[in-house]
Amino acid sequence: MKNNIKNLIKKEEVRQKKVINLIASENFVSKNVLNALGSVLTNKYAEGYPGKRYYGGNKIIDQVENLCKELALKLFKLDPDKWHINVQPYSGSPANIAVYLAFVPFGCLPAGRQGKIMGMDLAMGGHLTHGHKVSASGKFWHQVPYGVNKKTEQIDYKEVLKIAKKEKPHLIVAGFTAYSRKIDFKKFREIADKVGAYLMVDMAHIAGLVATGVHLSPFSYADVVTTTTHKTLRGPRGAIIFCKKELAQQIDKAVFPGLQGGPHMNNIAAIGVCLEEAMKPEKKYIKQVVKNAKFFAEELKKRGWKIISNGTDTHLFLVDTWARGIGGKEAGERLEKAGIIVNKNMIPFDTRTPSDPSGIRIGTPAITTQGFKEKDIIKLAGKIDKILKK
Ligand code: DSN
Repeated sequence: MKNNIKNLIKKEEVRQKKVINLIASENFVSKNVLNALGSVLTNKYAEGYPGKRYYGGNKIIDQVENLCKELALKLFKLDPDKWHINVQPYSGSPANIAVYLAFVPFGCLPAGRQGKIMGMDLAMGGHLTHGHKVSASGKFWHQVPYGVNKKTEQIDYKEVLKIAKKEKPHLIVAGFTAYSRKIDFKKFREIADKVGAYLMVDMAHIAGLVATGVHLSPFSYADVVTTTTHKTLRGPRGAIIFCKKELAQQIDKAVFPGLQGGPHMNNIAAIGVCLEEAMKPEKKYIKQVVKNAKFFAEELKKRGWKIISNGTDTHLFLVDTWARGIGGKEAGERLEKAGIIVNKNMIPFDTRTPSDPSGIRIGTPAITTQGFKEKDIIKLAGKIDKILKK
């Protein structure tokens, strides 16, 4: 049969059901989230914000956007007098860029006066949009990178302070894509205060953990918090920016008209659905996600695999496959042949390249949604060990 989009979607549905998905940033959404995404809200243009749109016919759309914002405040237990929410960013990357647009100077500035973003180096566990030179965040602004301690493979807050004092960044980003340990937001706040920088927390990976109290909440410390909604929150691909009330205007202007046009209202509705769902049995789910990740790392360690920072506090961890002579690319390919999907990943102080790094990243959000518990993890760790040892 000739391929068309409909049958390709069907094939992808079958693939997703057949494989074991260990990609730390993916998950399975509910039928209700899918229904909202596929709803007629996709037909509507709504440039602007509730009550201040540039198109007619937005009475119901305004209610959808306002409700979504209320649900975000409720899920993260935020005081509406202190926190402002923007649910329009198309995804995590534009959300982060909008924050920089709002608070970090850019454009033709005298040498040495360019806006500086201090973020974790991509190779150490940061994200492209935390100032990496191939991303707009590193082209329009200057990145001041920080990493992890070579011995502990964890953040060394004294070192972060030293770099911050020397470089005086305008904004510090706390939040990572391949760092498995708890983040001390209080220490980041103290560092930001010492150098007069804004503190932005990118909690995309750990939003589900924060919502349920499994990870320290950044809201007592950050000026701005960004998150995607499709990882541990189990929602559609999208993002939310939370900021202190006094910064609301700058954030809203940066998102629209600064960076984006009309919001994707079907997506915003689906985010609302996922936030509502997260208030229900989420705590049990997230606790199991973290339990599974910790248990998984221990099972692999028992079988001789080196885990970066020797374990995890969250939903993910990195395996140094190169320590046993297998590059991350080959490890990923071997596992995929056996129906286990991971992503190859740089490890701290990697001597190899991003296209064939020294490790793989393993995450448990998706398999926990499918009902995996410790007994299933023992079998899975044994299978991975056998495949990679060959
Ligand atoms: N690229 C995502 C991840 O896999 O962690 C983060 O945006």
